[in-house]
Amino acid sequence: MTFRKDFLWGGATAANQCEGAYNLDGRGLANVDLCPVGKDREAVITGKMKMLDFDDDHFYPAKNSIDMYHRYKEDIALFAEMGFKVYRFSIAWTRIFPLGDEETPNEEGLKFYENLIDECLKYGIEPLITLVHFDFPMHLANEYGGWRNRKTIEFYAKFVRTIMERFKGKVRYYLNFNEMNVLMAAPFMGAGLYFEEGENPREAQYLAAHHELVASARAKQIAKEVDPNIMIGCMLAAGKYYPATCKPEDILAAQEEDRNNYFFVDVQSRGYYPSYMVKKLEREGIMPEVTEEDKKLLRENTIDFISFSYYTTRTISADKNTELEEANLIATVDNPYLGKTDWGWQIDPLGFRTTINDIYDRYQKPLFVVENGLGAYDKPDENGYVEDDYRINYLRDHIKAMRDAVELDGADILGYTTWGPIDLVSAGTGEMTKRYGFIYVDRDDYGNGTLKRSKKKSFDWYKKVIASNGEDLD
Ligand code: P53
Repeated sequence: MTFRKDFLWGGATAANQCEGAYNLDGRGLANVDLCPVGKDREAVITGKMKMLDFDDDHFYPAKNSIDMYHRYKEDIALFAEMGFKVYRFSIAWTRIFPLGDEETPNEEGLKFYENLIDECLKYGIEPLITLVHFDFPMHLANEYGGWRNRKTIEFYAKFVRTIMERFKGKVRYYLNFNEMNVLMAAPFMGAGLYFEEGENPREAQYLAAHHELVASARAKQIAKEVDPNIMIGCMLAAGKYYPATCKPEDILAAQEEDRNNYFFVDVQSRGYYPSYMVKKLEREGIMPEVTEEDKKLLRENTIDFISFSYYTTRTISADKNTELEEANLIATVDNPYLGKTDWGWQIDPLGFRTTINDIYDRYQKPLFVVENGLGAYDKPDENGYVEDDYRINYLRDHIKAMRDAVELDGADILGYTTWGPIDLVSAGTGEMTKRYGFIYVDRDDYGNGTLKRSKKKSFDWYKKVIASNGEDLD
C-alpha cells in the first residue's frame, strides 16, 4: 500500500466561510466579516479600500455563509458517511475573544467548538484545528494597528493557550496560521491590515509577518507546556513557480518568487531568518526589529510538520513587459501546457508532485496536504444532485500525483484534506457559486436559497477513495 496505514483523509473548511452566525452568542466583529462579494472585494481584501463597518451598498457573504453554526451535526454526519478520518476546521478568534484583548474568554464560543469537536470524535474523526484562518478581531485592528503591534503576539498567545487547555486530550493536530504568505497578497483579509496615508505597505506587511512568526513560535511553546502530544504545523499557500523560459534571468526570477513564499516556512521550520530575506529587507530598509528574545523563541520552537494548500503552479518571466493574468490574487504568466478552471486557475497535477518534492527536499519534515480541489460552477438537477465528473477528474489526477510523490519519490505525507468538502463561500471572490464540495448547498452569491444539503456524484467517489486508502481512484 502506498499511503500510510493511518493516512488522514478528509476535508477542510474555515470558520468565516461556512459558519455564519457572525453576531450570535457574543461573537465579535472580524476582518473577514467585512469582505463583500462583488467588484469592491479585491480592493477591500488587499487593504486598498477601507471597510471598517457594514454598509448598505454591499452584500457580506460571511455574515450567514452556509450556517454551519446551526447545521454542523448534519454536515459532520455526511463527512462521516464519506468515511472522513480527519476534519480540518478553524476557530473564529472573535467567538473566543470577541474584542481580542479581554481577560476572560467567551464561554459560549468555547462551548460551540467543544460540541463540534465532540461530534467529530463521536464518529472517530480526528479534528485538525487551524487556530487562525485569516480572521482577526476588528477591535485589535482599529485600536492597536493589528499585527503591526507587538502586543498582538500576546493576545494571540492567550487565545492559543485557552484553546489548547480547553481541548486537551481531544485535539492532537493544530495549524498556527492559515497561509501566512497570503498576508502579502491580501493584507486585510489575510491579517486585518489596512494602511495609513504615507505608510510603506511592504514595511507594515513584513513587520506584521515578523510578529506572526514570533506568535507561531509562542504557539509551539504553549503546546509543549500544555500537552506534549500536540503536533503543530505551519501552513503555506504552496505551488511552485516555473520560469517562463530557460533563460537564466527567468530561472532567477522563479527562484526569488519561491523564496518569497518559502521564507515563512524557513523561519518556522529552521528557527531563524534565511539570509536571502535579511539581505533583501535590509536593502529595502524595512527589516523588522528582531530582538534577542525573538531569536531565542524562534530557535527553540520550530514546527513539527509542514502543511500546505495546493491549487496551481505559477509562471514568471524576468521580462517586465510580459503579459500577466490574474489567478488566485496573484499574477501569473500564461502556461500554454496547462488547462484552466472556470476561474482561470491553471490545472497542474504534475506540479503538485514537484511542489511536494520541493517542500520535502527543503525541510525533511512530515507533510500534510490540507487543501486541494476544484472551484467550479455546478448545475444541480431538481433533487440537488450534481454530475461533477470534472471535479472527480481533477481530484483523481491530483491524488495520483501525490501517490507518485510518496511511492516514487519517497515523500512522507500524513494526510490529505480537500478544500470545501461542502460548498462554502469563496475566500478570493466571496462567491457561493465557486463550488468545491462533494455536498451541494442551495445558496447563491447573494444569500438566496434554502441552504439544503445534497450529495453530488463526487460524494460516493471520494468515499471509495478513502475506503481503499487511495488505491481505488476510478
Ligand atoms: P477560493 C489565495 C491564494 C492561494 C490560496 O480559494 C488562497 C487564496 C485566497 O483565495 O486561499 C485558500 O475560495 C484559502 C481558503 C480558500 C481556498 O484557498 O478563493 O486557505 O480559505 O477558500 C480557495 O477559491
